[in-house]
Amino acid sequence: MDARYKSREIERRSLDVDGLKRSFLEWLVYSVGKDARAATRRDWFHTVALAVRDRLVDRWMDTTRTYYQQDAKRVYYLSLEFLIGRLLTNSLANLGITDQCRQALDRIGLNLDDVVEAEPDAALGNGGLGRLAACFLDSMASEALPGYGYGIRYEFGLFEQRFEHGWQVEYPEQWLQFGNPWEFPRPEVLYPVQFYGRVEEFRDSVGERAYRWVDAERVLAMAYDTPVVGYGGDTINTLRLWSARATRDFNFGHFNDGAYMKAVEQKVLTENLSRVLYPNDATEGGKELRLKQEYFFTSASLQDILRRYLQHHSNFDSLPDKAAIQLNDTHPAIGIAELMRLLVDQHGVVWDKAWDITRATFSYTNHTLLPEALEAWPVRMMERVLPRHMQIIYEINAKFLNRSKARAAGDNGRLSRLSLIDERGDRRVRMGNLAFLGSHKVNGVSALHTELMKQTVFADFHAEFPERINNKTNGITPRRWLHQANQPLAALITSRIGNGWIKDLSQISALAEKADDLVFREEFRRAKRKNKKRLAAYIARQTGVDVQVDSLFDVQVKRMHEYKRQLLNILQAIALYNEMRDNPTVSWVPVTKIFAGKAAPSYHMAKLIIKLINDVAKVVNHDPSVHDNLKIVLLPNYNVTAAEIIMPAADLSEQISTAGMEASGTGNMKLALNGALTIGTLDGANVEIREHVGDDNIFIFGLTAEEVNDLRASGGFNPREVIASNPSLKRALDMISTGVFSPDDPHRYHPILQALTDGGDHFLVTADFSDYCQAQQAAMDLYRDQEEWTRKAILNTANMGWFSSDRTIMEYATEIWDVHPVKPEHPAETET
Ligand code: 8GP
Repeated sequence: MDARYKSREIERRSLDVDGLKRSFLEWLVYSVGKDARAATRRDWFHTVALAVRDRLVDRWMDTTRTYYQQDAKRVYYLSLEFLIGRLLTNSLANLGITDQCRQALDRIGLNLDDVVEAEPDAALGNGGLGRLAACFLDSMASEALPGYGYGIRYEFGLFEQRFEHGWQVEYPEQWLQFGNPWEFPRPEVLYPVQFYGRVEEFRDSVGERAYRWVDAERVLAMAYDTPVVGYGGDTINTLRLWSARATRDFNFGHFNDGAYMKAVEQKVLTENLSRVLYPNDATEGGKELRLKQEYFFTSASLQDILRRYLQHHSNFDSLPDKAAIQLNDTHPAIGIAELMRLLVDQHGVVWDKAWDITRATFSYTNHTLLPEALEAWPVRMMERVLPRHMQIIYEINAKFLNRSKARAAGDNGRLSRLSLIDERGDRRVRMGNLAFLGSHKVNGVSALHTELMKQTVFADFHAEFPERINNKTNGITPRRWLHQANQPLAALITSRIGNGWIKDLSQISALAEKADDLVFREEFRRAKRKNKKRLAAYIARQTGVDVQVDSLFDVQVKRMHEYKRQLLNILQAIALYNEMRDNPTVSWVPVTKIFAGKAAPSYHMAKLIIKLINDVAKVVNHDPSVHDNLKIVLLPNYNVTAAEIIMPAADLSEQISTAGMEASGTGNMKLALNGALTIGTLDGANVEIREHVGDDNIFIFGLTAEEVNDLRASGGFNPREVIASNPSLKRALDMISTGVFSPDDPHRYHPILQALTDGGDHFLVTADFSDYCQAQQAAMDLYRDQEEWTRKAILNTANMGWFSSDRTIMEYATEIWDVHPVKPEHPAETET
């Protein structure tokens, strides 16, 4: 072997500072094509990423080979969204080479933190559902579970949000513009996916009726693989994302006509399929392109899963023993009809057997009860786009309703609710019902949410299949959300209890006894202060607002949605502003209200609330009479990278959704783990967070889910009366309605005021206002006592161990998937 090649071979594996440094310098020249004098920060990022990637490829292949050799049962996590964020820090930390890399760069005269900043934030998701999928990838790899993620390689991730005159404006997010060093294109892994056309009936070789899908349009799905590094770097799993490619025989007719340009145009149109992520969070778009995206990635993934399975098996009997397919919400639920089609039409499996296999293989997670988020595709669209699937869905439905008829005993309402087809108005396919019926397990994402699933959307299905619904309370990965994002606190924790918590977060409970240790408290506060300083600098850069580091950082970061009630928060801010102005001699606890979050581009009310927050901020931040005791900031372009700066710096965590509406929440977990105290309703996982951190260490307020339900059902709720009886609420609303915050357009906020009054205040902002203000007061009072506050903050961190996504994923593995850890086998290092 050529000596130079040999030396690169060795370099490629070396994890020490010198080896890293040498391979950085080599990569820069030979792969990025720059010399050190001309290299930009981005060049260095690509260099470092490629060199780090080198160091995981061997173990990645070992992992994949071991799964193959052992024919291990794999789990396939099908998700339309993976909100990954940056990968460099994550890969370094999980490989355990952060310090070496920092030193190697140091020797070249570079700072790792600057290099990290050049990486774009991979935002292939909207919010909670997408981020959960990313945390699960980390946990599966860290728990040595044979897990694959399958999704779409969107060319444009979630839009970039900017504020122009206080309004949200969306810009395309071009994360792939400069290439993506983490992905491996697999031009040979290519599957055809069809749309449109028609179904032909024929007799098969034994004279049975059979069907084939003909005259369809064909697109190709091409794979891009990204390695997913588990903690410790031993298991390295795969995230496989599909990109649309036009077939080569595409529109041959156009070439014959000489219409070359037209054929190329058509190619561009076809490839639009994987161009952009739909920017809706918890609302359903209902557009044909979205249905096609869902089918596109699901079909390609299933073909890939069957191909892998068939390497070891000659029939499908043991598919459920070798593959567990998890549907992340209903977005991939068409997969149930697709697997039936592949088994029955393509592989000749008889229907009933195919159905048993399908149900035993799939399971489904529900992430929201909001009616507007439950996918229901018009039958007419489905018939046109996926004609064979529509037939299969009819068939599944007919067999199911026939069976249920006896049990329904003339209760037609029940049958029509169980049906996969909503017959009211224009007929629609209920994807939730399809996902439920085609799965052996269905889960909610917090205890409360799971109970509500049983009582509401899936009540009839629950009666029919009482064993099927189960709960899997969400979790977050402690690697990204504490170890990497909050280095000051992570180092402090490790100094006291060792670093076992990174892999086993339950160990963090050992901190509880340190809550009474004055020295530890001081150090805990110092870590928090460091994080707050970093956030303050970020706020100044992003918004130009100077905030006091020692003020109470009151944080609400999440998608903008009426049910999440950013409006309640800003109304309380206005009330506090008024109190401060009325009582200038009181010594106020300085408060910084920090908001961040994107609104769906078509969600007018959410965008109006953004504008309101910005308008209020402008007035308050410039009012000298509050003596800087209140600042309000709305940070633009909230994403994973911003969250990594914000979470560690929060004192107070706002989790104030209308009870019964937030399925779980995961930001609530990130904030509490980082030592913020929660102010929240008894909604989603807040209920369980309270159980773990203890009643005394959380500020709970507001109506319960049951009370919300009763109040809405009674019809007796009158927001106008509530407003009239609460002078501070009334005054805040009057200020909004008279244009105090919008002198240029006094009527700007009419729709908001209307929703809170004549609109009936669906989200019960007015109903919870007074209780919320009291809880806020209690938080401010407590903050004066820094010792007591710190004690409670430590107890929050110490008691959040259960909310690790490792715990969640192991529950899925044992209770739903029956998938077990597999230790990768590493062949003895070959002599080089
Ligand atoms: C979210 C829920 O709103 C949140 O409470 C939960 O923590 C998270 O899922 C993870 O389970 N739901 C969604 O993000 C969601 O439904 N998004 C789909 C429309 C894209």
